[in-house]
Amino acid sequence: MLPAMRSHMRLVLLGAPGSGKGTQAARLKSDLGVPHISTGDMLRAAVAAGTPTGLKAKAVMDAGQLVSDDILLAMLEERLAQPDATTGFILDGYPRNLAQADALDHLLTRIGQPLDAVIKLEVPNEAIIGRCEIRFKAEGRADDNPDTVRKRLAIYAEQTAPVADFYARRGKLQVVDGVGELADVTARVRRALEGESA
Ligand code: B4P
Repeated sequence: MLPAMRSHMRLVLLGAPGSGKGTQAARLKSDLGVPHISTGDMLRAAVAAGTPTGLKAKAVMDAGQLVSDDILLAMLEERLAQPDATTGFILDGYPRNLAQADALDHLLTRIGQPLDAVIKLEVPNEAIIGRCEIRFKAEGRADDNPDTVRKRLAIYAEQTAPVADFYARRGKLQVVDGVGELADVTARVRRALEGESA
């Protein structure tokens, strides 16, 4: 575990769909000693389990759209109340628009867990489309087909990109190059968290 980034770290990973948020969070969680909370994974689990939330979310996700803010906030609030999340977390996939960023701010203030850092992974759209196409062929995720990925990228540009400015204005944002070997990207994120140039 790296001394400057160990337990109690409260981190948001931002980035376009397929930019590697989930991949990097899975690699960082043991270093940080905190859980990886992915709203995409939580929604996919709800879909697989056929819960009322999953039934509502499935068509929206398959079309590459964003699931409603109310559903996401309720799900996240419940997850952050679990014992493993009370001393830190890596949040992946949330917030995805300014309303969610604002809701997160209020929630974290209320539960006394303000964010320490926000890392944005930057990857060009062409690379993202290529990555998602590989995953589509391997895993068959409906929202990874190239047409749906293009829609998701448009929604990202319109709704999620402004979230980076929201955190930049609060002095929390660090931008990291997300292109390259997985280990190289992880090393850049670690350097950013330790306050060095990424
Ligand atoms: P997510 O599960 O968040 O899907 P994602 O954006 O594709 O994931 P990520 O960026 O983590 O990509 P990954 O590391 O897997 O969301 C899915 C859907 O859920 C959304 O479209 C929406 O409908 C819904 N949803 C989730 N959160 C929501 C919210 N807050 N509000 C509303 N709706 C919400 O990487 C992608 C691929 O690239 C992988 O195959 C990986 O192996 C590969 N890869 C990663 N890093 C690489 C690298 N350095 N080089 C080459 N390949 C790499």
